[in-house]
Amino acid sequence: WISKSFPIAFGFFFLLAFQTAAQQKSAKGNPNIVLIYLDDLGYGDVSAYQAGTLQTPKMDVLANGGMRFTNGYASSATCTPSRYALLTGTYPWRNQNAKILPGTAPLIIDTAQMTLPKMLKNQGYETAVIGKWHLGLGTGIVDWNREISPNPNHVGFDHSHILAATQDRVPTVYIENGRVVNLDPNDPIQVDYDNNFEGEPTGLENPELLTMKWHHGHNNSIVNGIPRIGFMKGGKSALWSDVDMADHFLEKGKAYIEEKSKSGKPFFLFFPMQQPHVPRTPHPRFEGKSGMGPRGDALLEADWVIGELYNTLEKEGLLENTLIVLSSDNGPVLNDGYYDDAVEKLGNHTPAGPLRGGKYSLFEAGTKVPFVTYWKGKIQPGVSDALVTQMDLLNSLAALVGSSETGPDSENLLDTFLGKSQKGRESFILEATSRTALRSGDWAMIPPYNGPAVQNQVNIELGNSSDYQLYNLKDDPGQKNNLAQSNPEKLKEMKKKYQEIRGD
Ligand code: NG6
Ligand code: CA
Repeated sequence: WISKSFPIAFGFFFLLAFQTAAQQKSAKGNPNIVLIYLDDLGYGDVSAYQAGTLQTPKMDVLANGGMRFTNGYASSATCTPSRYALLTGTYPWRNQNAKILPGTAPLIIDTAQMTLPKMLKNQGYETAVIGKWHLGLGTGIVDWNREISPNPNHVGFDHSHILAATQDRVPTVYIENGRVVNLDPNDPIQVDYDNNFEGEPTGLENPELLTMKWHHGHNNSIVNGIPRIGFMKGGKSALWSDVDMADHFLEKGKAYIEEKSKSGKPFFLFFPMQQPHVPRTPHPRFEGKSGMGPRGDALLEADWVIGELYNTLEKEGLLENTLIVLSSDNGPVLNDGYYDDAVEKLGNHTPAGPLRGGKYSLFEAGTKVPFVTYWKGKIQPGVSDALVTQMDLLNSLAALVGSSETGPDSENLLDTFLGKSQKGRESFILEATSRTALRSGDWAMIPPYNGPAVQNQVNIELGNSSDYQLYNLKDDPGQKNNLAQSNPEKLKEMKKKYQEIRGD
């Protein structure tokens, strides 16, 4: 009896022990976490920040009902490096590959690296990313017609439904758990960032086929009348519809929340949205609604989507048990490569608020973005001036869920994110197109860099200067008075700190 039944009995015992452990985990009552991450949303684009004229009532519900950070930073002034830092708790300038990636780039997160979703998964969370990825896929040479691996599911997400890079880059298809959605095997997809496929029209050669005109870059393959970055052929049945993209991701996000709500396990939903990045293609029902052209309309659409997600959480009875974080990957830009009236129809709106620069810039507007934490009944509404960065979410959320898994440059600022403390981090090195600068206390220091002071095509001041720049942000949030000459003591101190952190 013993020899025959022992393995069964042992197996049964093992199963019991395992179940108890799993039950204990969910019994801890950790909250769901929904991280809403916009693309190129500026400090002045959320009306609760009172720094622009566009109205975003749904984002304001979160910003006015939670903690609104006025010194909340993305880690970089462009997308890929910010996302890298957000998910790994690592400075993007430590990884040479963390720069704006083409759609064919390999995954830049090492599958052995600790990530935010991995840490949460190890605490019993179900995890998903629904939206823009832009962290690379595969190992270098990707066959888009097979399973693409590694993909988000190899760095901590149980489920992924993504666009590979950006809305303006090929491939213009959705990818679910490593597979292109709706792909017809008889019409395979090919993607190339160097050479066009013979006979395929391009934005450069076929302006007559365009419904949106390119201003700079963006003149390769044409999809839905919009010229993109990169060349692509085939995959007709899988191509996304640009004007339906917001509805598409919202539907996936809602379905995920509803499904997880039933399972009773805590979930982490990373919801990186494509708005207001180019090409700005709001659904026709939002057209003309902002009076600011497609950029403003896309923001109203994004605001509506956020409201719908909020309503879904409310309907499922999850609001009191869900921490919502709202932020943006980098600061704003108006003309980012298409003629879309963003400049012409802006009116009095100020996407960067009082800040200098914008996307791509070492000045404040590049990385200081809307940053909100909301948790009904748990976070008291308030405003915080503490210095916090997206990189700090990993260690802070680890503290929240009782994990000791951390990222190398992340700081545990949980109490600050929950509004129980006003203390932020002391210093932080921000990045913008492979250059770096120091934020510390009330101060910003930008080392000298070669290169143009202004990127003319996008009309943004990049922060380049042959001299050191030093600003006191408390007195001078718009960085107008360079104090490097008049305050050599502070400059010395800032240089030292900068070198200590950079380690070079
Ligand atoms: C730039 C693109 C810009 C945008 C950006 C990435 C050109 C001329 N400009 O290279 O339109 O796609 O990359 O934006 O191609 S981000 O928000 O994903 O970093
Ligand atoms: Ca971006």
